[in-house]
Amino acid sequence: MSEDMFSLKGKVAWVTGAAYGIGYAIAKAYIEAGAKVVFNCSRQETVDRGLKTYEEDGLLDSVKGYVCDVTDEDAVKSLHERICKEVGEVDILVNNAGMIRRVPMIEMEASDFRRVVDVDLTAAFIVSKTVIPSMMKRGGGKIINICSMMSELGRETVSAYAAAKGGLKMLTKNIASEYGAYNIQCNGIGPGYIATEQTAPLRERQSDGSRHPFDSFIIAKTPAERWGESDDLKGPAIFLASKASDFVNGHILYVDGGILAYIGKQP
Ligand code: NAP
Ligand code: GCO
Repeated sequence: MSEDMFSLKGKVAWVTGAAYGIGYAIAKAYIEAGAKVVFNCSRQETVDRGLKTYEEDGLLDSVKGYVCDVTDEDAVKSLHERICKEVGEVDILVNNAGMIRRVPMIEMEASDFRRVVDVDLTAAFIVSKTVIPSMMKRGGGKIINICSMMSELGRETVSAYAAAKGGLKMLTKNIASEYGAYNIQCNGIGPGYIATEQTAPLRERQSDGSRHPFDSFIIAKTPAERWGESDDLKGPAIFLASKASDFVNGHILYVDGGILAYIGKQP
């Protein structure tokens, strides 16, 4: 093999929301594979927190952080122009930025529902739409949308999130369909239950020191009998960003320890 098909040497990767959690792990993996990374968050303090972590990990020379709300189309367009000037044209886009609101559907305000869909679905449309024309001009690119178990399954209190992540699965397939002819591969990663700040409320120890009921539930639903770690996503993310996946398009790669394959352990 003349070159490492998993190398990202010389590539520019834009990972939205990569200050910590899953996005950070993916961005770190990309830097370790040779890419330059840019990331954005909606708050300066989160960007600053992220840059501090990149510095602590010795990665600051390969990353730039920006403040930009992914739902703001004008801000996304301006940021894209800035990235192209300051770093280079985007070869790899990871639509990772996301949020969740856990509220019983009939108690959820429509404004909250809209906000979750805006961040978790519409933003992927906005950022992808901004980046695709330059990928088309340059002979191709990679887009990776961070989907979810909720792209396939529902559960109480996550109606907005599930609707958004289900839509994100189909947006992934549609981008793959519409732009595959330009050598753009658009795929999804569907993480299982990963131990990040977003799921921290589901893992909080009870007052008696016992596991949160949902924590025990997920352990019983996962053949791997553990929560995922953000680092579990590094390999799949490199695969979908590299030459190794040049004929993989419109696929959602579930990184879930087997949850979707398993009925669950008998109580
Ligand atoms: P997280 O810890 O909540 O981090 C989310 C990141 O997105 C933060 O950096 C946040 O920074 C940024 N963000 C949120 N809204 C934004 C906006 N409007 N504009 C720009 N940046 C924004 O999330 P995570 O657990 O790492 O999850 C990352 C992605 O994986 C999300 O799409 C999530 O839905 C998905 N996912 C997570 C799990 C899991 O179990 N953790 C499983 C499946 C899928 P600011 O708040 O400063 O903007
Ligand atoms: C929840 C969790 C999940 C995870 C993830 C699972 O409340 O059920 O937050 O939605 O975040 O999306 O893949």
